[in-house]
Amino acid sequence: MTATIGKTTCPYCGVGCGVNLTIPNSSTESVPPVSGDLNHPANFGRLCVKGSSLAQTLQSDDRLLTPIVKGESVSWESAVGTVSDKIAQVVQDHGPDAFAFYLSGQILTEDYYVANKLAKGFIGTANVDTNSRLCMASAVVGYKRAFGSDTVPCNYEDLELCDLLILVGSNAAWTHPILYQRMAAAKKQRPNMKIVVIDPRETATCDIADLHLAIKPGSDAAIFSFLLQHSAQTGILDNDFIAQHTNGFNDALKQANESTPNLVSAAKFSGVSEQALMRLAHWWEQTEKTVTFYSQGVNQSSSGVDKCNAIINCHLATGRIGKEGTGPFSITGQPNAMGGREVGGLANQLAAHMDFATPGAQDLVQRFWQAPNMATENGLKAVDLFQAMEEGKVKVVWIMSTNPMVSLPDTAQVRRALEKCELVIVSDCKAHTDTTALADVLLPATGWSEKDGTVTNSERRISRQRGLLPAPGDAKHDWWAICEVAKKLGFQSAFSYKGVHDIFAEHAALSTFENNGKRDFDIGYFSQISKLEYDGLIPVQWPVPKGKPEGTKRMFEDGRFFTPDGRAKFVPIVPTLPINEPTSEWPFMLNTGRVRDQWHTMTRTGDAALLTKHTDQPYVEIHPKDARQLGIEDKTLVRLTSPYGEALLKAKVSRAISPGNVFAPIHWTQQFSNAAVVSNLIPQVVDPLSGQPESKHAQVKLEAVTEVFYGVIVSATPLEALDFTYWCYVPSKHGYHYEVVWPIGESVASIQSSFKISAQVTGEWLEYTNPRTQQIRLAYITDQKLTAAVYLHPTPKSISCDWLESKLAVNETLSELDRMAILVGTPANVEDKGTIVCSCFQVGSKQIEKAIAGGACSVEELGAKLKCGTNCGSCLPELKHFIPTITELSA
Ligand SMILES: Nc1nc2c(c(=O)[nH]1)N[C@H]1C(S)=C(S)[C@@H](COP(=O)(O)OP(=O)(O)OC[C@H]3O[C@@H](n4cnc5c(=O)[nH]c(N)nc54)[C@H](O)[C@@H]3O)O[C@H]1N2
Ligand SMILES: Nc1nc2c(c(=O)[nH]1)N[C@H]1C(S)=C(S)[C@@H](COP(=O)(O)OP(=O)(O)OC[C@H]3O[C@@H](n4cnc5c(=O)[nH]c(N)nc54)[C@H](O)[C@@H]3O)O[C@H]1N2
Ligand code: SF4
Ligand SMILES: [Mo]
Repeated sequence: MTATIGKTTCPYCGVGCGVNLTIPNSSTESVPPVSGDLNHPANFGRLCVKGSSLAQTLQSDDRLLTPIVKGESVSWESAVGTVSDKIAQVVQDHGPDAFAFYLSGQILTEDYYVANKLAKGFIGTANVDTNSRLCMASAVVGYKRAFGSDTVPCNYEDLELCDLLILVGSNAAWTHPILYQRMAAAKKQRPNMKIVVIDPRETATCDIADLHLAIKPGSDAAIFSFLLQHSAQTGILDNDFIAQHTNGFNDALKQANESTPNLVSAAKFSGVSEQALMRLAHWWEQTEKTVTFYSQGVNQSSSGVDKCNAIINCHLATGRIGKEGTGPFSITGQPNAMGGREVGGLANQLAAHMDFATPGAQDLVQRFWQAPNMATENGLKAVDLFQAMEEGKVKVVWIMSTNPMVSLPDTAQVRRALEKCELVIVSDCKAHTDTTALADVLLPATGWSEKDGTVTNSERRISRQRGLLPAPGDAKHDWWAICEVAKKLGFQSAFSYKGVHDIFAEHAALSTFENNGKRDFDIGYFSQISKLEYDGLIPVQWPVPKGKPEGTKRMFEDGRFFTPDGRAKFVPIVPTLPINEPTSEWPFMLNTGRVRDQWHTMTRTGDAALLTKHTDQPYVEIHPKDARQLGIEDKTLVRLTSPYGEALLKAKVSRAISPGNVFAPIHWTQQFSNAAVVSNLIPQVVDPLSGQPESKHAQVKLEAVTEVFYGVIVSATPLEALDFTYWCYVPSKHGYHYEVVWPIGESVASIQSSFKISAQVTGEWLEYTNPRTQQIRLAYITDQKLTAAVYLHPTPKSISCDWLESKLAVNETLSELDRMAILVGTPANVEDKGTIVCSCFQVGSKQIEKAIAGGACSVEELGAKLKCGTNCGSCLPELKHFIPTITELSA
């Protein structure tokens, strides 16, 4: 019998790739469970390494399977009772604003819609904020200030059709890999297409760039202020467009002339050479078809909104918007950040792209919902919300699909807030996260492949996520849990849906209700959608008003905007730098962001062993000059301190970062490492207009952690105690793998005693110590089988653990040779692959170097020899770096 194939959408990034999930009919079938959907217009069959590893994340030992109240498993009925009783009580005693939702761009539009409706229409509070506040809040405000609406004008094809692509604060090669591959393919086809990267770091994205501007952190607005002024000077303004379709040009230009009067001043402000900036200016001047593609390097800033408007100003001034291959394109990070915006799921929005400030909107929504308790004004934005919680003003919070103990700035404050809050409800798929640890009520949620609904990707395309696999245990859909609580609160008729399609239909009906073209977001075509039609929904770009089922590819083609007079607005911009610049006490600027193979707080990608091989531990990237000065060697342990907290990370000494700056990834939590949460270090500094935190810029100091031993532990069972200076759990295929750092001078006996394996296990230690090299190697053998191995060295040493881990899995008696080999490290006949570069085929750096030494001299030849880079292509930028350049070859 052939296997069933279900079509769904990838749950990771905002590219929103279509995924085929193969559901094998029997366990013996070996069909690949996940592949790209050839017909999906986001990816046309391709998937990046995270997407293609989705199958490996489907089996988790740590699923939350029942509701839990104060540590006890309870029925859903009981949990819903606890939640609704407490909400009713605090609302009665303290008013509706004592309750808040803290949601996520990773729930589905239907989940979002009912949460927003319950809070804003029925409980009566606008305290509905989300992790999108940390992500694209500034981009939203930027668009609204310019267009009068939160409208992304462009689509993915524009990235391929443009002749100049400026990537600002985006590491798309790692964060939007399939789009990056589309850009790379376009560039290959049309080598004259120019690509510019603006980023203080040299990232994998720079690989396809003709020009990289390694700007001073936070200085982007000066670049675009200069481009505006330069456009006026070189006569490339679209005067007709400015006159007919915009307001405020003269003020914006005047400000640009004052802020960046010339090339010298702009180059100085942004810390780049005049030649480099002039090259960008020339390309800008000569290239009509320009797209500016921007992400967190722009948004996560105390002046993020201004940076967005500085970019948009340049596009409006030159009329480079609403046409093929042009536009200011804010790329969204999360799979449904856009859907959240569409339902109004931010504290300063109302519903369906209407705000509290939109004239008549409150009344319209109240009538549509027949809402008894409409909220009347903006609620609290994320950082303010957690501050109000600490002050005791918000007494019940319902956190859904986000991990604020890791992702919000100043996590010490977040902890104080959650500890103070009277009832913390957390809906999650996982039992153990840094946030579930502080919950009073845990609600088990269905996850990707189990839940049904829609998501909207970065080009406004609505696609279905489909529930193809059964829900484990008592896990329920988020929308269902919200509706149950709503009904218990007495709102039966407004929350008794026939199914998820019914919620989507209502959302669509609200979007078109008394709209008549006044609001950009209109999906009225779906307002009567049946279950059958919903199940067969084909990806489509909104607006999809009645009579336009094909949707809308590109916005603003007619030059009409959603401001009261239909004209776009220029905003005068004064470029500013981050609030907290380095000082003598805090001499480094900390930049934070993503790595290629992990997703956020690793609750899903952390389950796929192959995704941990590319970057196995949390690190801090530091320039060699700074490292030398601080006595920090590559791979050694570094302590980062800020006025808010501390982190322990491994040094990655690299010229990709400039002196005075350091970069650390955001992914490792307390579930994976003892002190790697970088948000500990970030202050709660926000953009005054959007409330988005300045997560890309914080002051820190660094010091080398000395007098330590570096070690590796593999164990068949999890360690019971982790009393190390540093530990990091590296998910692996077999057993448990830890990278550790121990204080120097520990005796073998004390290591053995502090090394607590499960109490049930008894066995013998094999031991090898080398006083000359100070190596210590221990193996714990139980019933002639390997239970654990410990390797300690005075300096960091990469040990390829695959073989060792495989020995844990073998349920056979160890030979004498095996015992020796375990103490030696690896047997002679097993190849050390080096660091994994290609995750799909597990090809490592040493194999690649060997293939190059053997004559492979292109990425294609490497692929032919080792298969690396031939599946998802995520590693292609890195593979290129292995290929010697002509000069290197001839040297
Ligand atoms: N692999 C992977 N992909 C992801 C995610 C993930 O967790 N893992 N998360 C998704 C989500 S939610 C998001 S929001 C996106 C984020 O996608 P991106 O924004 O591309 O990712 P980041 O790594 O956060 O930051 C991008 C770049 O901003 C740069 N930067 C820092 N400061 C400045 C500055 O002042 N100016 C400029 N111009 N650049 C600066 C950083 O050096 C970094 O290279 O990624 C999405 N995709
Ligand atoms: N310093 C610093 N901080 C940052 C950033 C940065 O660049 N630097 N980036 C910020 C950005 S852009 C973002 S988007 C955030 C991301 O940060 P978070 O949103 O905190 O990270 P996630 O790991 O995605 O959290 C999602 C949680 O929801 C759970 N989950 C998954 N699917 C479901 C579901 O269907 N239902 C429910 N109920 N739960 C589910 C997962 O198990 C996980 O615990 O981090 C922000 N914080
Ligand atoms: S680019 Fe990768 S992570 Fe993003 S949606 Fe596509 S497959 Fe998923
Ligand atoms: Mo994000």
